[in-house]
Amino acid sequence: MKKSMKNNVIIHIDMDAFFAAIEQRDNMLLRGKPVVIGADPKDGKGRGVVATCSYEARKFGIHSAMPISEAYRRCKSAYFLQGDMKKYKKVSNQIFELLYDFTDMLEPVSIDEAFLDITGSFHFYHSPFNTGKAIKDRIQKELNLNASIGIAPIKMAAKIASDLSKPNGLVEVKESEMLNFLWELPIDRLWGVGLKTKILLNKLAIFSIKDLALMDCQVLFKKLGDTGLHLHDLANGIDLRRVEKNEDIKSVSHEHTFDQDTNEVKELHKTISSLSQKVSRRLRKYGLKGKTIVLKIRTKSFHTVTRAQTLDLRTNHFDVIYSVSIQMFKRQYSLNEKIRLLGIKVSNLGDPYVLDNLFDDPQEVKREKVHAAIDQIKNKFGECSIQRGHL
Ligand code: TTP
Ligand code: MG
Repeated sequence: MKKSMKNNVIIHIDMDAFFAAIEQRDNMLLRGKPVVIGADPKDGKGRGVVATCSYEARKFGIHSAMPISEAYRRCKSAYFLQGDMKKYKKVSNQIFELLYDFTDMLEPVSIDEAFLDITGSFHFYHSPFNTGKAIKDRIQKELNLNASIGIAPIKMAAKIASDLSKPNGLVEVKESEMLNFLWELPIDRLWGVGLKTKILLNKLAIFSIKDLALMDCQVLFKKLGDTGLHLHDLANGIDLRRVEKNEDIKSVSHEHTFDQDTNEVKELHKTISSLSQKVSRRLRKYGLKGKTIVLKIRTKSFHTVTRAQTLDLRTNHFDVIYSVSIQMFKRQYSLNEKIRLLGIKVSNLGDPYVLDNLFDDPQEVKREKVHAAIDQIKNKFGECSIQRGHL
């Protein structure tokens, strides 16, 4: 019998259209208008991306990470701003300071998002719902910004609840209602179900979280391995992840366990590429950069090796993480034994948020960083040690 998180009360909070909302707050002219924060659109020729946009701009289909040229095409009359990371970080600090008044059981997830475990503190406000309301009200009153809040016995359900309640929402999912709440939702709402897993599950006639919850565990294990069992737990409201007080995020990592152990070079390289992308994306979401890149290889026989390389410059760029990881992989692995798991971690992180300009032309930034890192690797391992191109 698995331990349950019964009687726990977790809040997930995420600010609405964070950067754009701050700009609308600080400039009356922007209120109620489509506002896009990101790279300069340069009359449609800009090459950067959208960081975020106001809900008014979302009506035009604009969203985070969209090329700025596309956003410009969709709504030329939108207000395009290049943003002010220092200001956003300052507001973020104010929000976290305010949240710490409610509990120190707080896990920051990104610049505008956190989990709070209020199990031991909600009674100060009589109920979990009133605690959520008090948090929202204080943020509104003191910072003039809207937050969306989800409350549930487990982290995953709290996050889904806050997402579904956006914008300016407050939703509580009680223990007794949790399965009904989860089971109505499509499968891709679950943490860890991306497009590939969704297709796999759909092939098993699993479309809703309920379908997955009621599926035979053995079939899931056969098709998806440990991931299948983990997803089955989540679908049944079992999520043992606790709120971790990680005021300082120490590292960002992703791992992939292969459905079947493999020594297929193409597949292994593809996996390193996709892990590098995920780590890079997450670092960027947190506004972090790291100096040390760690590659983890677990073989069929469960032998695990890790290799690390520390760069002179901190990075969060895909090309750098990928190049360094591939180099370590090639040096370390001889294809003799099949691989069960690959993981990539970036650690040795620097100041969050402020140092990275999220809005630069990503091509130029990438080029600059890639060159710096490539030079570094070449200095260390010789001229032929690294070549451009992924595979
Ligand atoms: P999010 O919380 O993902 O987005 P949001 O707050 O703008 O909108 P939502 O109401 O949907 O929560 O991210 C928080 C901030 O992080 C966002 O305002 C801008 C920044 N960000 C980027 O710079 N690039 C990105 O790709 C994403 C997703 C966010
Ligand atoms: Mg947000």
